[in-house]
Amino acid sequence: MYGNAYIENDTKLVQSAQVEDPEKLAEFEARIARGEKIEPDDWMPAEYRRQVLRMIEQHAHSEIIGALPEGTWITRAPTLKRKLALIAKVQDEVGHGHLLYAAAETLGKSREAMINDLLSGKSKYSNVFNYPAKTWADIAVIGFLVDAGAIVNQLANAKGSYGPYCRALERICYEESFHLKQGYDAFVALATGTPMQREMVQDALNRWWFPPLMHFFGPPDTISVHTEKLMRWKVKMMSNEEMRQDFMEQYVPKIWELGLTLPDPKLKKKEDGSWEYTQPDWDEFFRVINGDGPCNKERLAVRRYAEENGRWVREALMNPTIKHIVPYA
Ligand code: FAQ
Repeated sequence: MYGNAYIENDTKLVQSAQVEDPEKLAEFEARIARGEKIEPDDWMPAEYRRQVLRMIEQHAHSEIIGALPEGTWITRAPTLKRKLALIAKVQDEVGHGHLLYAAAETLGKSREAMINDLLSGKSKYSNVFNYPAKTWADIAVIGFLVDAGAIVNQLANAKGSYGPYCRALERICYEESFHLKQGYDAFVALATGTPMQREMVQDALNRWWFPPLMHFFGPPDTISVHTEKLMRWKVKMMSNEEMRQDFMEQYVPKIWELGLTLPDPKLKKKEDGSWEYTQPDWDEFFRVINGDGPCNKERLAVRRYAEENGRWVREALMNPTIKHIVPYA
């Protein structure tokens, strides 16, 4: 059995992780080593449950909040074709949030509790969505490079150990691949467009590359708190630095071949095949993920507004006996 007692008290979780039955723990780790998937009703250490839940929940929040910067551009998309693609993409992101909340619920925390923790600021979500989307070029950069980063992460983690998360990620990756194509198409259109369009996309790239995208894969492996444990349990399949390197390897050449520049004078591929780059300010990263970024307050305010104003719809859906709904009476 698992229930809210598991997740409502972190101290209890850590304590129970310390007193796991050694035989059960050994069998669990052997299953992971054999590449088996862990399913919701299987025995798992409390710390595994807490870590997987933390990661899926943060990911779900990122999808929901991640819909906001792009969502604000639906009404201002430059053409009908771009508008239709953006509407579909934003809708997909919210759908990913639903898939991920459902996967997280299998670990014993209710969706309501997760939303409450998001709205109260207790839970984290991806750093990148706390930066503003100032122009249409920002939407091209998000669609191309944030989605590219998400795919690097999700393709790796889809091969991980927790069944419901892996299955959700597989489906999400199909849709993200389409998002990446639409983002790249918009990015190339601007990069090969008029001088003003090119200037606009270069400006957006400068703002998004450094630091938001360089922060996106998390802190350096030497200071990452959870990587060692999560990789041992095959929840995370690549370290933060491995993902950042993979991202640069795949996408820096695509940016350079369009004649655009990246705002990092140190950026270069070394002889050993790895990328050298300037370390972004990690103090800024921790400030942003802990609530003090350029748009954190605005993002949560929009979600709180949606939560309040959508309450009557949720209540009506959950209560089939209500015949007449007068929302603002
Ligand atoms: N943002 O010990 P580590 C998307 C936190 S989806 C915020 O290295 P870990 C789709 C971390 O939680 C994007 N916080 O952590 C889309 C921890 O804090 P805690 C989201 C971050 O877990 C596209 C602390 O720093 N993807 O973009 C970040 O081993 C376009 C120490 O760090 C996922 O969530 C960050 N970037 O590795 C939507 C994927 N990085 O909890 C719309 C699943 C680290 O101890 C439009 N998650 N932190 O207080 C993961 O793969 C991992 O959680 C990492 C971080 C790699 C993000």
